[in-house]
Amino acid sequence: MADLDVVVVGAGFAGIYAVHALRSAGLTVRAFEAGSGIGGTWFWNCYPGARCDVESKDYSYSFSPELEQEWSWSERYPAQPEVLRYLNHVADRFGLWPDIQLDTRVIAAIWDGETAEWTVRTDDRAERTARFCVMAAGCLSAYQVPAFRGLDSFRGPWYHTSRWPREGVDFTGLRVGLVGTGSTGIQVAPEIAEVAERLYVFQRTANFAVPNRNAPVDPEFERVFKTGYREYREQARASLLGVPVAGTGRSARAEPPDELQRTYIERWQAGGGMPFLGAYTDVLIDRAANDTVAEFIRERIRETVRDPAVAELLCPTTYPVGAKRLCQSDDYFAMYNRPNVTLVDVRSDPIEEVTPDGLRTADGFYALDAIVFATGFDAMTGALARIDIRGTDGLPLTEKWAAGPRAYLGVATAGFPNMFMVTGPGSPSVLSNMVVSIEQHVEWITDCIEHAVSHEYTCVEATSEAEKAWGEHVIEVAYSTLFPMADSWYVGANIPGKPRVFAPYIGGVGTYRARCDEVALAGYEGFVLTVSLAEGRRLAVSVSVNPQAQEVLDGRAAAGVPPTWEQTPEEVRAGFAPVKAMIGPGPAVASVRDIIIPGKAGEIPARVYSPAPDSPGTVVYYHGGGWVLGSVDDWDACVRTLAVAAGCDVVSIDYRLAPEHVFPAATDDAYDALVWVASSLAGGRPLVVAGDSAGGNLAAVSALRARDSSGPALALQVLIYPVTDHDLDRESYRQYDGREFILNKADMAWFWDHYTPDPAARSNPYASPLRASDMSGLPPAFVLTAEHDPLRDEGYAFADRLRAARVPVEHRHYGSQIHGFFTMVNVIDDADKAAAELGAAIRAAMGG
Ligand code: NA7
Repeated sequence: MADLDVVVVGAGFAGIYAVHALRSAGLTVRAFEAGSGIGGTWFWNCYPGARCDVESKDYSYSFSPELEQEWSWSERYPAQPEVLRYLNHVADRFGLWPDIQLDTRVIAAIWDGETAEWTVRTDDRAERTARFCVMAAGCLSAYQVPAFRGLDSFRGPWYHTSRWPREGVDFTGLRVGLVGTGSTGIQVAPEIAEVAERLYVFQRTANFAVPNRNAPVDPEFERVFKTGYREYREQARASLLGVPVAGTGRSARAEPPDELQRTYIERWQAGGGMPFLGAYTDVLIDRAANDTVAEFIRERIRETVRDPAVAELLCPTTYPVGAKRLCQSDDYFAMYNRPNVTLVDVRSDPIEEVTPDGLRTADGFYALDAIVFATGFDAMTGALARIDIRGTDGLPLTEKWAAGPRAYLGVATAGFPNMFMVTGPGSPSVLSNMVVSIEQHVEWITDCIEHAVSHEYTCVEATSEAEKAWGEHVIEVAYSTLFPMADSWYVGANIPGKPRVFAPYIGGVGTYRARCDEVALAGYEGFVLTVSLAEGRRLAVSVSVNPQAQEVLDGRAAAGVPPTWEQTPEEVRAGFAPVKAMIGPGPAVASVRDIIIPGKAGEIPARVYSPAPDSPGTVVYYHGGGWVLGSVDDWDACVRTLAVAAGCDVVSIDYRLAPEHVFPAATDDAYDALVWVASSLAGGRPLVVAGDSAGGNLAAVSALRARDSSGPALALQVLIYPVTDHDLDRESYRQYDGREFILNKADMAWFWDHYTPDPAARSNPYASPLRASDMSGLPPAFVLTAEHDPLRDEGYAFADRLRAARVPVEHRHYGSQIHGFFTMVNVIDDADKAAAELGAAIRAAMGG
């Protein structure tokens, strides 16, 4: 048995969220972090002037709406200390510290195919085994210091910006040499120039930079902005770079020169790099279009720097703007007007050596008291290359990647089962707003691990074919742009000897996300999922129960609630009162009215929830309760929550219950109600059926009946841990046989006995929809399943059959949840999360 379900390597933005997400899924996790604090990049890069070049409102987690509302950024672009404070706040708020081990560097991760476990070694000589390994080691963490001859002989101190002394450095009165003029050099230079007696900037390649226009965040702006944060995040997720950028939508080449200037001046005045690159559709793909931006920026440099010779040296000419990171600074170019700053062009006058007293170039000598290297990183692959990672048959990752990194979707690599990389090579990663890409990867990886665990797959491994095809796609997209034209760290050009491979994926954050989702939806297409353990060996992973769900189970045990199957229907119904009281009321809904629907067998009471006046469509909802208990009243809280989340009318149906009314009474009422709503209430707008448990059964059956009898057209069927088959001989029934998880096998047998006393009737597809001979032509489905639920596997089976019949299916599995959790709003946070997810799916299906 492995020590842990998952080891996470690193505790920066990625590792921190991975700990939270994996733990929330009920997995045991431990993150190892080399630093003495969390934060990764934001921990190490504490040099003066360190600041994020993505706006704070974008460069922050979106997974928690509460966090998003509570936290206030002080500046438009956050400085390093503030980002670090934010990350520490996140760790405090979500109680992540117990699962993060600081001051511990992972030095090796070795795969054992026999046990299907990773052995992870750390520099404290400890060893842990884990089923899965999530590499969150950072894209820019392996810093590089150029191998200058004589560096060891230098008498003064030298620093790399990424390992800056935490106590700070005082350069007052010193002669300082700065090597490197990338994003970092440009940020640190003005800070040093401010205090040093003299600053020599050794520039190899001039860089484009645009202003930040950094400023304090206006509280009123923040207040208004936060009211639309959720929608804004959605836009970010669907965008090209992970930040919603308003482009003109036009081609720069086709734009009249005046108009072009106006656009650029506006953006120059507003500040920020992405608005420049996104201003016109062809800036990043057409050299002539790109030149219009490049020349605009060069003009601004010439305007700012007084000495024309220095200005010319500072003007980049050798690569398209944006093909290297477009830098941002409010004071870099103006710094060259200071008398104590000298620009040294080491392209024409290369650095030859470091001497005890300074730096010698081909043509000169610069006496220095300190040297600062802002010389960048072995990006994207460097951090992994520094760990001894060995996959199947002991193959080292460095060997596999000797000719350049290869990874399927940038998230997994063939030959390294159960290992995932957050923002790895082949994903949008460093070409996007990292936080958006990190969240997307962490969530995808968590879902994938949950899927493997709940299906008892021991190994998840990308296939070489999928990896190859994806790699070719990444390159094809890259070479359709101007990016490969620069000697940038995106292609590894900054590291001597590194194979030149374009590492990040440029296809866009939104497009990439959609592809990843498709892969997952298709049952992890391009991955092989295997159960490869030797006979008799138990799986190492145990999926724990969500703590709030566990409290509910404990509460029931403490109250001595007897199992359903030991009670009479009357007792079971009466027993729901305390559950209802525990759940409490649902949210306020603008209008709620009770109606009577004329059914073929009599009146069917129902309740209409209308959260807004102009509903985009109608959901017909069937409550759960095994066809024996439950009512519109009992389910009021969760149906309200769903109505608010979906933002549309929801009609909750009080169908007839067993044993007083046996099959097909409930499904007849359910279907009659649907037909009536379609003709009398929905007004031609989209219609959705939904239900949980036995209600999920009625929803699936109503969809079948509607198809079979050319009844109402449905935009979606929402099936929340639905009953889809009467066969109780499934793995999930065996797992929960005799165990009290709200519902167990004996309970389910009891429900079937009451609903369909005639066993032959149970195979009727209108009782067991999984038995329908043909699933084609059914409406798209959103299937939700819970791990600790005997109904789990029939939910999976139903989703699989729909998919096989080419019905679009979105399947969401809650890996630590129990049967019935969806009704427990106010008690289990995942109930609200599920309602939000279902609400979004319903809105989308209604064309919202
Ligand atoms: P970068 O962008 O890799 O910049 C490194 C700088 O150091 C760049 O100007 C390099 O010149 C220069 N460099 C590297 N090696 C040498 C040698 N041997 N001699 C002279 N100059 C050298 O790293 P940053 O830390 O600035 O930024 C990294 C990312 O962090 C940034 O893109 C943002 O995403 C945040 P070169 O251009 O290679 O000629």
